Amino acid sequence: MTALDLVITGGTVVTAADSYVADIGIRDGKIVAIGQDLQGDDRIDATGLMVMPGGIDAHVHLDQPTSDGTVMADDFASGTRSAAAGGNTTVLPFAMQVKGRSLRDCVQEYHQKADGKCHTDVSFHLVVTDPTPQVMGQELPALVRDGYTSFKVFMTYDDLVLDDRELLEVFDVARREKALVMVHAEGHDAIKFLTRKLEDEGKTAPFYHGQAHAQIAEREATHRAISHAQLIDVPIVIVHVSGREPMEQIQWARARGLKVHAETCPQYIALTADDLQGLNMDFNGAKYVCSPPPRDADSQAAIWQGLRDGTFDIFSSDHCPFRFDGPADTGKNNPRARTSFKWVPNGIPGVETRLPILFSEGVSKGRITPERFVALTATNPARLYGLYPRKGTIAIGGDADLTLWDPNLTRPIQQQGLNHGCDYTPYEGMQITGWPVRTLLGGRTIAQDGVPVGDAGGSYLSRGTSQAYG
Ligand code: DUC
Ligand code: ZN
Ligand code: ZN
Repeated sequence: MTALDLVITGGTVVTAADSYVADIGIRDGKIVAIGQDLQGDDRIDATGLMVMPGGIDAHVHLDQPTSDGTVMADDFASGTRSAAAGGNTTVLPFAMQVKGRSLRDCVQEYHQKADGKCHTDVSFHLVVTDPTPQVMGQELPALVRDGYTSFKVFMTYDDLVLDDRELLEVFDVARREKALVMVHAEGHDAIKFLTRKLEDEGKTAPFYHGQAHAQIAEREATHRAISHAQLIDVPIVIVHVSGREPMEQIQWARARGLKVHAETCPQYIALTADDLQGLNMDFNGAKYVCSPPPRDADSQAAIWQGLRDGTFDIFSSDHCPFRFDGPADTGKNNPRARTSFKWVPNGIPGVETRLPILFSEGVSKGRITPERFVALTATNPARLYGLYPRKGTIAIGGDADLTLWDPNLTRPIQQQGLNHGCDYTPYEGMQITGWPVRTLLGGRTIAQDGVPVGDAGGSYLSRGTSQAYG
């Protein structure tokens, strides 16, 4: 056998199926051997560490234009550097259609923003906001065949919302083309109604964002999306599920054999609605404004149960970074946002902290096993989004995308040590036990001890059909 380029020795290899101590041999960026006493040109001693598949963050927003001109805090360079430092080797950001424009043109623009700038591998989900006959009949089917095999639809936001008829049409195209639809399930009219009522009562602080985006509105939309998917007989993913009530709808669907998948995120286990109060109901609450918003302790407990029992397939960051201070067009703290919560940009940063939070709160505290951690953060995202088995596991023939974890390293999350473009973290001071200490993409180190290493060597990934289609 030709010599190995690199051997990772003595670590505990963790996959979604099992854990065992072994060496991993790498050649030309691929895993080519797993065994004992392997020899190679280079060696990384992983004794005492866990060796896991590199994290796949399947829900990330980078360099996305917004309707009010607010500029995101991360472009593809800073966002993927931050991802690498947090133990990720692949991220899936969105290429969002701007209403009135060709989806294909919008995708091309995202390629221009991303090409040559990425430190991890990347692949785009599409976002369909304007399902014209041209988009539905020509562009979307052609894009799916070109390897853009998933797309997101919104059930709220004035400039993004699709009505029920449009949702059904999009689901129908997805079924025909075997694409996976991701659904942002919040009821638009209920949110608009509650927002106006709260504003009329003078309740405009960021805290009231959480009341306007009521869990009932999320539950209703989740059920509606499930019903539409059942009608069309298409698999869907309900993304960023925040609490017990939408979760129960997903369980209802699963009990009937419907092909409904689900994602949850760090903010729903590590934050609650109280965080939106800031300091005595002040504007600091804006740092926690995201949609759906964090709920209560009961919902947190439900989400943990769902992470354990398989209700949730995947755990993604929903990294959607806006600065707090700084120029008005980059921040949550802008003059208009101070007049009402409804103008605060929706989204919080998290691509670098997703894995440490789940490891610490989940694995270190004994709520989930290391194998379940790998399933939620790498294997299932790869399976759902057409990247398996090249990505998402540790197996011969797969990409040598690996993250080495020190399960005993304890230190807090601090904005100071993060690599994202945001000027705060909602998780400031959170004590974490278990940190990624080295991230390798195709056998090349892209981050070490929380610091990105090397050039922008990530590739764009064309994807296959989701395993949701069997
Ligand atoms: N939906 C997302 O997926 N991310 C941020 C905001 C939102 O509404
Ligand atoms: Zn969303
Ligand atoms: Zn999102």
